[in-house]
Amino acid sequence: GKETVKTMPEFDFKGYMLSKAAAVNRALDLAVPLDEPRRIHEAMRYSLLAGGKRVRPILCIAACELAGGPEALAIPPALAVEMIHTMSLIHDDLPCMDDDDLRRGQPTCHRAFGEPLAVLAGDALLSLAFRILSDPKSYPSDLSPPPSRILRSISELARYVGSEGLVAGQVVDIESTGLSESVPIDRLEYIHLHKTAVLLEASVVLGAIIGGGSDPQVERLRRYARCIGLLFQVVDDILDVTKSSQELGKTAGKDLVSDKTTYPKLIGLEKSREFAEELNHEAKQQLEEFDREKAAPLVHLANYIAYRQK
Ligand code: GRG
Repeated sequence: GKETVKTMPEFDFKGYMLSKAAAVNRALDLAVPLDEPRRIHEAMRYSLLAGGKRVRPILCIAACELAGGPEALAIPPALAVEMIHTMSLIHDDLPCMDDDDLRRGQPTCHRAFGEPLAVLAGDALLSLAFRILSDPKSYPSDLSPPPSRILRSISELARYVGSEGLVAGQVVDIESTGLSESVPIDRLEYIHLHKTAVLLEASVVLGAIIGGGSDPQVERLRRYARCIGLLFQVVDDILDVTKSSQELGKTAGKDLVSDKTTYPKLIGLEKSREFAEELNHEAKQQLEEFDREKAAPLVHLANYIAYRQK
């Protein structure tokens, strides 16, 4: 029934997030030593260790544990998805893309290291992600996953990142920017699903596969992740307008409202909030087949994405 997966106050979500993020940060630090040539490894570390929320690796670990695997088994795929996330941000910030000067409050990679190093740091992180995921030595020696699970993870991740996945989202986004007419809602959804949802989906799916989930479990978690991926972006859009209008109230400045297409602009704020509620509900429905206690982290992660304030 509806009330089976509601919030469970006894679960210490904040403690969970902090301890998982700490484990991820330790592993990221070890994964990119300051070898020669020093400058490229500095650039990779600069962006990778700049203090992201680590939502993707935490989703990966939570899905692995829900599928029955230990945290240590999920560390290689968790590192892989965070490296790909970071490389996509480095490339997204480049002058030929969004041309941003700041990321997470710090100078962007190309601002700090120059454009050539930033391009190469992204390339190297993409490559390192697959190296770590595919190398049996990345996994604890006593519980190395069967090669079939590793192979399947590599193939899933490659599909999620390439020209049917992350790259597709970026391309369609670029093609939709600066048009005089507004972007239709199905195209907006396509962009969000590919730019944001695919990597959240990959994180959950890889965790479930490496953790030894059955095919139906993997597919249920894939649907969960698709819902929270879109939810992430719908909430982002809502925060975008609510923040802008707060600013507007203060300054009465017109140009603070961004000209990008958002859900509130296309369907209104109320309908956007309803849509977010539906997505959150649908995400949690996918978890009802699992053990309630073991599913708690993913239930809370959906709420975290739905009710975050920034
Ligand atoms: C994959 C070869 C290859 C190229 C990348 C540039 C590009 C193609 C894609 C851009 C993807 C992009 C920038 C998507 C936006 C993703 C997003 C929702 C970022 C914000 O994520 P948070 O809030 O960030 O998790 P933190 O800073 O916490 O990690």
